[in-house]
Amino acid sequence: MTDRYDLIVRNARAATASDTFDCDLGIAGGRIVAIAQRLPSGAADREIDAAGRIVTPGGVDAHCHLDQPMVEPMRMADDFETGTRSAACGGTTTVIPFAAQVKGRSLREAVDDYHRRADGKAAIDYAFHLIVSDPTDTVVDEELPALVNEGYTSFKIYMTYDDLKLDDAQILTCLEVAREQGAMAMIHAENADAIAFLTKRLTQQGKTAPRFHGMSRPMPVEREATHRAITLSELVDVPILIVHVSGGEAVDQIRWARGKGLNIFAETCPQYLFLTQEHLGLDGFHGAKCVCSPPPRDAANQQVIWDGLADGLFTIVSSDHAPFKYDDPQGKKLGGEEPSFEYIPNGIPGLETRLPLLFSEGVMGGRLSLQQFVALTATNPARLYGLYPKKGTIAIGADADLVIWDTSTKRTITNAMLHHDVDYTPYEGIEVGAWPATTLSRGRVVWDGTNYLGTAGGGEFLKCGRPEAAKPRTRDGGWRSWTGI
Ligand code: DUC
Ligand code: ZN
Ligand code: ZN
Repeated sequence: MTDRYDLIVRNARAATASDTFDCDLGIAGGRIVAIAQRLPSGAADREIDAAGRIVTPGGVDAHCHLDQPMVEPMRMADDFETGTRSAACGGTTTVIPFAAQVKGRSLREAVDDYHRRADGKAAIDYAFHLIVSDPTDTVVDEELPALVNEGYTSFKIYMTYDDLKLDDAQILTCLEVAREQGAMAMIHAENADAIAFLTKRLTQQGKTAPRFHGMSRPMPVEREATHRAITLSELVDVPILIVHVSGGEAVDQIRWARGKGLNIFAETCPQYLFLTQEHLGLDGFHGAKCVCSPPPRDAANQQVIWDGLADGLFTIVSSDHAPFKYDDPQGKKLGGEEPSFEYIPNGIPGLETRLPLLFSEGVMGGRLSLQQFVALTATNPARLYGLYPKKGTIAIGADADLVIWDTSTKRTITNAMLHHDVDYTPYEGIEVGAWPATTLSRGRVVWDGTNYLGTAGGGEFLKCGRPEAAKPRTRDGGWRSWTGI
């Protein structure tokens, strides 16, 4: 045991995904190097007294979008500097945004470009997922396998959005690469043709207000695509993660698949717990602030999502932070002052509010145990994407990414208290009973409960290991076992 520490966090009520225990935490070189009932006085240059406070691993937000290149003139409001600043102030210490391939261009180029966007800007550590939008032979046979080997071990596949979507044949091809390389495929499950059909019929009838966004992608649109994604993964015999699951009928498909013994993981997000379709109908154009896909549903669906968190259906909770300013012709007002819902950029901000919302309503509201909260927001995402145990836990040798929680003060969320570069929060006015009093990123205080203390460039790029759930497998099995080939 080191005798001297850079920092001691004293009297912590530390919570991991499995236990809660009272301890002092000794930190040196950015890592946790001692966990003891009592560390000697004077053994550290600095001490933080966490008496009476719960200390959890820093959050791992494994689904967020920062400075992602958009079709002009659309522009994301947060880059790596403002996005990671906001994350840090909300207790998140690792983010995994997406290096998105542009159709017709290479995946490698997307990764190189995304590094340039992140370099010197991130305040907390970050890894990259890939988005595969154009699975050419070169991408499938060369670029994707090489990138997985280099630490980009997960990629997202879209079943909707014209500039990103893959057809079923392309999805199968990509899933086969995931199987052979031991990568995690994340699937955005919505039926593109059904959305296009419904959008056309709605707009033909003049139904263009933001609330019709929800009606253009009702639950069956997500249910069908979720079932199809599960079937494609079954054919290839590879685990997949269904991202941003919004409600009951998609949950039913995942339960059914699990019942069959299929390896299907599921993610949900705070918008499906705290927002409903009513928010899309807010006065005037303000419903645009809650336009995201899949859309928020209703109270009954919210309950199904809470139940799925409590009973283990969901593996992770991510923000799907996709930041667009409201009063901005490059943001929500892209198509004019009150454009048709089809032109409203999809996505809402949520990096900073993810943990406080879930801690308050989940843990303090009696819906989740503290262990479930830690698992869903830190440990499981770290495991799923090959960052564990460096990230996502409190253990000797783990990075000293920690959140010391203030659960004694009630706060009402306002956009003014947040640190992103977006001009609204969809959670304005919601009261929370928990907020980070301190966030540590590799032992450095990046948030002290009042002030952001991080620095652009303080965060490091993380190469991901192979996801625990997705070990590389040979060419045998998968569709071959169905066809006898
Ligand atoms: N939906 C997505 O698929 N990505 C970003 C934001 C959104 O709403
Ligand atoms: Zn998505
Ligand atoms: Zn997303």
